[in-house]
Amino acid sequence: MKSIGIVGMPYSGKSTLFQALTRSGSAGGRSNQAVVDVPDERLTVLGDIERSEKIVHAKVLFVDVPGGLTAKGIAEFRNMDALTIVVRAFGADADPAGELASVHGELLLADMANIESGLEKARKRAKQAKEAKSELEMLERAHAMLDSERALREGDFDQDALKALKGFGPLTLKPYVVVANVEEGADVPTGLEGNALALSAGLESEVAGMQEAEAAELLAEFGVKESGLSRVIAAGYRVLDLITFLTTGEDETRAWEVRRGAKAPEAAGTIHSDLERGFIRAEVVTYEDLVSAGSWDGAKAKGQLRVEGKDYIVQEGDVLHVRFAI
Ligand SMILES: Nc1nc2c(ncn2[C@@H]2O[C@H](COP(=O)(O)OP(=O)(O)OP(=O)(O)O)[C@@H](O)[C@H]2O)c(=O)[nH]1
Ligand SMILES: [Mg+2]
Repeated sequence: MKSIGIVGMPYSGKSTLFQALTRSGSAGGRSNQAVVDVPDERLTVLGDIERSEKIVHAKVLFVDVPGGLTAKGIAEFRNMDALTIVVRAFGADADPAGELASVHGELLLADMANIESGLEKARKRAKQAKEAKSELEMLERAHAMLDSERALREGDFDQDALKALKGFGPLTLKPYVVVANVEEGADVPTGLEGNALALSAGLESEVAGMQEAEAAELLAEFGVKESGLSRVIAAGYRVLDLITFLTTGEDETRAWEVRRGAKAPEAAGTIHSDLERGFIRAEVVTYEDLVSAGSWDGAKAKGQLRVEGKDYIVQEGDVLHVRFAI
């Protein structure tokens, strides 16, 4: 399960967005964490086809810290996989593009403080232990980047350096999604086109408590076709480079997240480590083929079932049956 921290300037609407995404209210002053189901309409369709007893969605953890980028907030956000940056685009004095620049600036400063204290320790250690030298070099590079106001995600660190750097949890290394918190029905504000998704946290939190049909109707009045939750998660999956594959059977139909480019055994490993260790092969059918064939057996009869080995790269929407032995 991936975690997404909600960051932004005070009053940008972070807690309102958190409530809209998670349907849970902000409980005075404490940090809010909530696990939500990743919306996926394919699950109900597949579950019906295979008469599954239950449907299990993939999950995402959202975290909202009151006060935002305080020391406590920064410490929490360091553990997150990705960030959602909320900028206020409602109200007469809104300056969403300027606010986004300010947030990036704050993230750079937070990382600078962190890397500087790491550097100090690494310098001491490097005097005694040679092994500490590569970490010192990495930190010096990171420091130089931050010093010239460049986010660490822009650096081309090699794998080892990246791993060491990740240990510090730098915020500017994390992938992020920008949410412009707009007036109901408004478009992405000037200056953020192509880089942000527009939603009204106020409107979305209002509909979060409604029945699905009622909510869709109210959203449609403002030209909103897809819920904020779906859009934020889809954007999050994009920046995290994740895809979804599916499993289905009598007991359950389930969605799983895996990094794009993962081979079948790695994907199987997200289900259970035994499936990766003992991976033999996977039977694969695309969601579309399975639905049009009407059943797993039907897809097999139509020759749409593929038998794939260890090198198969799992694709978005693949339905997998993993064969394994341990
Ligand atoms: N009109 C309008 N008001 C909003 C919207 N989203 C949030 N607000 C209001 O803006 C104020 C701040 O919203 P919050 O969600 O508490 O903002 P925050 O970013 O969590 O603020 P801090 O935690 O104090 O940093 C509240 O009064 C909200 O009701 C929106 O989409 N439209
Ligand atoms: Mg708040």
